[in-house]
Amino acid sequence: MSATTKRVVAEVTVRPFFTLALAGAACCLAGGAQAANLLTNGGFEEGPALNFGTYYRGPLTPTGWSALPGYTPPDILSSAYVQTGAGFAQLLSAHGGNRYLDTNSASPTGGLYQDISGLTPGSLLTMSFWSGRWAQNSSGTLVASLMDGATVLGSTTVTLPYAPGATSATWTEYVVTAIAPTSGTVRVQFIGASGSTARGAPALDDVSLTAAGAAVPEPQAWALMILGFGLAGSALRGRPTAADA
Ligand SMILES: [Ca+2]
Repeated sequence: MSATTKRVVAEVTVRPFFTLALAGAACCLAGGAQAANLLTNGGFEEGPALNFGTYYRGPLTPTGWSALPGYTPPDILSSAYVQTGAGFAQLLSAHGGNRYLDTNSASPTGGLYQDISGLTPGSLLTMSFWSGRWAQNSSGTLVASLMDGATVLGSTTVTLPYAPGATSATWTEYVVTAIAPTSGTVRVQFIGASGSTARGAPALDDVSLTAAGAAVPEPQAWALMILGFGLAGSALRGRPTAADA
């Protein structure tokens, strides 16, 4: 057997180990980044208790959320809340669970936020939420933003034209991404504004914020990666060169 043949055999033998090691490391890294929702009460199922039977209107914000200065806390509607009458008919119930928000209240605008700290700077933040026209008088805009202090890191706007003749509606998912700032703290913020004097703003339900790409590999992953790089080095050293030919 010539020297060149031996080297090729060795390389073929090593490659599967290298691939396996990298695959193992990738698997563990992905597993570590498996994303939990960092927000509290993103589905609005927790407090406060409904104070008008089928909905809540008052000074409190949903548990875990804070009132945005200058804005009133949005109304919390249950799926049992039903509007009737010309231009007011109900079109949606909760996207998840039994409660959702009308993002304004008795005033034309509503706002709330939640601050999340302890994020790894540079990690990829993904905020998703669901919105739609919960009733015929639900119109206007819902501005969803990821903020670092006064700086907007990412934002999207839901726009619903006033449509008193609407007979159906659907929930739509929206996504905002941003890179976690050096402060390690991001504010998830929503501002709803009614598009008509009939009030009613876009609905909001099932908000989530996840962070990815900043996970620290598990020791087992590092061991696999080191093994993989070592084997790769051996394979490269054994690779036939032009001089061998
Ligand atoms: Ca809900």
